[in-house]
Amino acid sequence: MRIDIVTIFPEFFGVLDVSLLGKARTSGIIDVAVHDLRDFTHDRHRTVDDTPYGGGAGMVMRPEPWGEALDSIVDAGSTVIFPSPAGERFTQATARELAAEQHLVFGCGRYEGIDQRVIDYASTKATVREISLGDYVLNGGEVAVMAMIEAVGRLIPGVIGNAASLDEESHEDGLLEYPSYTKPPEWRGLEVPPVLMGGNHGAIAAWRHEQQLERTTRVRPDLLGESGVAG
Ligand code: JEB
Repeated sequence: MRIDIVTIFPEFFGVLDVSLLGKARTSGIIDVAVHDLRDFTHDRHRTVDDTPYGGGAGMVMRPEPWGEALDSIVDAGSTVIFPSPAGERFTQATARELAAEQHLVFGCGRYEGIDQRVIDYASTKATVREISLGDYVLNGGEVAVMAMIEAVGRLIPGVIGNAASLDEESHEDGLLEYPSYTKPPEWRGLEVPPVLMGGNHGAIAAWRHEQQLERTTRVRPDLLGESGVAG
C-alpha cells in the first residue's frame, strides 16, 4: 500500500519510523511519503490560510496550495481522506475498508479547516471521504491521521506477525476484550483467575466470553444494540 500525507507539520510524522509500521515500511509493504503543503505555495511567506468569507472566528486553508499538492499526488485510483470533525465516524469497519485500498492520500487540515472547494474538486478526481476520529475537537487532522494509519496498517498482511490476534481482539466480534494475565501467578496479593491455570480449554473459552459480555454490558452497552446481543 502507498500512503501520501499532506500537512503543514511534516515533522509530526517522524514517529512513523519508530512505530509498529517501521518494519512494514522497510520491507516495502507500506510506502509512506509526507509532503509539506507549504512547498506548494509561491509567495514569500508560504501562506496557506486566509480569513473566512462570510465572517467568523479563525482562519481557513486557501485552496490553491491544496490543488497543486493533490494534482501532484492523486490519481483516479486514489482514496483521499480528509479528517474532519464533520466527517463520518472512523470505526474498525472503516479501517478494514481502507486497508483494502492500494493508495491512500491523507489531507491534514489546520485552523478552522480547508476551503470546501478542495474537497469538492478532489471528489471529481478520486474517491474522497471526510472522516472523523471521534466526537471531540482536535486542533487539526494530524493526530487523527496517525491513529487511522495505525489502525489501517496493522490490518495489512505482513504488518502484524500473528493473524489470529487480529480477529480475537476488541471490536472484531462486537464485544470488548476479555482481561489478560501473565506471570507471576500471584502479585501483591492479587491472584490470576484459577480457571486460566486449569488447562480446561472449553472452560477458559466460556469464562473469557462471559467476561467479554459482563465488561461490554457495564462499559459499552451501546455495542450490544437493541436486542442486547452483539453481532
Ligand atoms: C480534523 C480539525 C477544527 C472546528 C474546530 C476545530 C482541521 N475527531 C476530530 N475532531 N477534530 C478533528 C477530528 C478528526 N478527524 C479535526 C481536521 C481538522 C479538527 N481542525 C480544527 C476544525 N473545525 C482543523
